[in-house]
Amino acid sequence: MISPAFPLLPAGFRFGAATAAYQIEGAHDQDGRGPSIWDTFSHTPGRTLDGATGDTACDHYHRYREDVALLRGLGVDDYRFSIAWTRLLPQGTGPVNRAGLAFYDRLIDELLAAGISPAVTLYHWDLPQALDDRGGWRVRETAEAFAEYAALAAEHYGDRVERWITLNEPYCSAFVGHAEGRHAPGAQEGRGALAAAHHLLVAHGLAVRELRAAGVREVGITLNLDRVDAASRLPEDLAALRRAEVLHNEVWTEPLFAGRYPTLERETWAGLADGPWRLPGDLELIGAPLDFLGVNFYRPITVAAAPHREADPERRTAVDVGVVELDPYGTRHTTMGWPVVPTALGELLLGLDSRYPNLPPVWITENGSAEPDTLTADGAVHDTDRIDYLADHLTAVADAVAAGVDVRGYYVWSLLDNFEWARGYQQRFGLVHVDYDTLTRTPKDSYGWYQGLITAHRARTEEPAR
Ligand code: IFM
Repeated sequence: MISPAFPLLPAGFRFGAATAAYQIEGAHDQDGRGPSIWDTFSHTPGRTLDGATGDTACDHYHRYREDVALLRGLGVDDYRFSIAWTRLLPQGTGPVNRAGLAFYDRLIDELLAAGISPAVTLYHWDLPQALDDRGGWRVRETAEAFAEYAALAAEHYGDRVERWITLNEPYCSAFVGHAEGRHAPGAQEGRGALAAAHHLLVAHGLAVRELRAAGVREVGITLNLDRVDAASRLPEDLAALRRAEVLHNEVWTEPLFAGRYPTLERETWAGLADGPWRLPGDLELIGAPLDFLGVNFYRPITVAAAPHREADPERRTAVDVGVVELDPYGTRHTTMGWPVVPTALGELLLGLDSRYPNLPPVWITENGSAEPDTLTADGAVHDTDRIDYLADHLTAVADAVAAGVDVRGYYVWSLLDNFEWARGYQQRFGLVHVDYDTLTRTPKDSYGWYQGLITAHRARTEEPAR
């Protein structure tokens, strides 16, 4: 096997790996953890592939030491993980669960002892069920509860955690969870999902205020931004492209980085632009300066005006804005069915950089591929397609940096194979293979490649010791 060349990134660039609580922890009912919407959703028949749940997942809750040892072996600078809100506050607000707080103390201390900097995501989709019962993201009280949780986490871990991410991919929470219904809480409220989107942004703003008050070092948010192409140059497809950009990107980036709601809102949401959930002062709250923007990137999308084709339920957009997604990419696709187009990541970064003069430094907080991995007779996983995917996307990042975009770090999704939400356990994204019967961890070839990349980067960029 010939390994691809290591992309050249600047001195100080940081490498990491990422996971999320519900996808790896298991121990769903241990030590006082309360139920989240993903417990409810995954236990509802028909919601996830094969009825998969996160009850056990990778059992990281009990095996975190082994997983930190894997991170140490990899040589990463940072580890991005999420805190399960219901381990700290089982009901979402109110009484604190000391045993839950203690778990992340153990994890953070283990990471620091291994020389790895923790990057914490506060919300990776696992809303306390008790809050959803009271309206969830549809109501502003949930944003206020999130601020209480953020303050607790910052007060307790702020001395040891360098990088804080308020929300992961609010697009999915709002639109996949409240319009498509493919994710928890499984609601199909169409444009009603806009209330959820707005309350997520308010939650972010309130949490930033708490994190700043606690004096933590770096605060940001992670968005899954899309590089959107139009299927043709026809005016109707170009108009569809703009609506898709509002839906996928600008609903977040405009309030966060330009202090306004998207200018094409009325065309996109047809009358719901001024939702009653928006209060005076919200834009100032949401747009408070950040230390970084986390970008999660996997693939580009292409859209056409909906009348072009019968809307295919498999490809429908999250909110019906008269747009249909097509797949004209004549490239390799991962097992998620996603086209592999690394240059799209560079284009996305350059586009963001030129659109927002106030854009903070960027971190690629997730990038990776699901592949049909198999453990071979030699006890290894020869995942050459994943290595190529990572190398090509890192090259796109390096090119964007060379073109002047301030990208500071890159985290592979994911450290471990894990629970891929509604798609259960069949999609494997890990650098480390997990046998779900025995929970045995086996580093794949991509783990060795990434380790080599990090070692080579340090050798090339660090001053020799005198
Ligand atoms: O597994 C997810 C993760 O939780 C959020 N970003 C995308 C990943 C792959 O689908």
